[in-house]
Amino acid sequence: MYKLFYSPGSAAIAPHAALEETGAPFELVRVDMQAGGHKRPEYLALNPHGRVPTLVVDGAPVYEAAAICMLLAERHPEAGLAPRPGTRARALYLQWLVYLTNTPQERFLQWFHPDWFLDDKAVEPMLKAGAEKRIHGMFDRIEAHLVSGGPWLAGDAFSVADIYLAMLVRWSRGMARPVWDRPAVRRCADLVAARPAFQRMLEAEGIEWPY
Ligand SMILES: N[C@@H](CCC(=O)N[C@@H](CS)C(=O)NCC(=O)O)C(=O)O
Repeated sequence: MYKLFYSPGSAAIAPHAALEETGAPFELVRVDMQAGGHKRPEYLALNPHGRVPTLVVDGAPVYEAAAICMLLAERHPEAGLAPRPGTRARALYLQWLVYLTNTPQERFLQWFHPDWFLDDKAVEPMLKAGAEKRIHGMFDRIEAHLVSGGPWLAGDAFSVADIYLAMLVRWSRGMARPVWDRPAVRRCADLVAARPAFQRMLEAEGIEWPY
């Protein structure tokens, strides 16, 4: 039995939806981030970085949302969350999942939490604007890839990288121009959002698809 430590709408969205895709039994444990639950000793014992999500697998914690997604894809090959090793689709899946987690996801943190990076409140809007600009550049390139090589990030093969994309798409809902304002990105995210597993995740977290 897996145990997923999550907070609604957080980086746990992708691992949570991936768990739903596997059909494996799991327990959801909500971390109250407002109350600092992610910085309490009992949570830090699982994830010393004090960040959400963490998945307990066979009694041992694993963190980093993308790593959890890849691990679930590996442990449940029958769920079809990753293309077969040795294929071109596999290379694209790895490329885009790693890109999503280390490039736009990090920039979203600057957009959501400029105060983590700056002491001067007056300049926070500048950092947010810069982060938003960078995120749009990234999504322009994702759009170009999906237009020529979609509908999924790995071409014809759905993968957990697409779930990750849908999570980041949702995170842009507070932007003046959300990133789903691109037809191929929107199509991919909509295909993910329509999956029963993703719908179950939304319902369990008490959150909505943003449009
Ligand atoms: N690289 C981590 C980032 C996770 C992350 O940023 N989680 C946020 C919630 S969405 C969090 O825990 N923030 C609290 C903090 O960083 O102190 C991952 O992908 O799992």
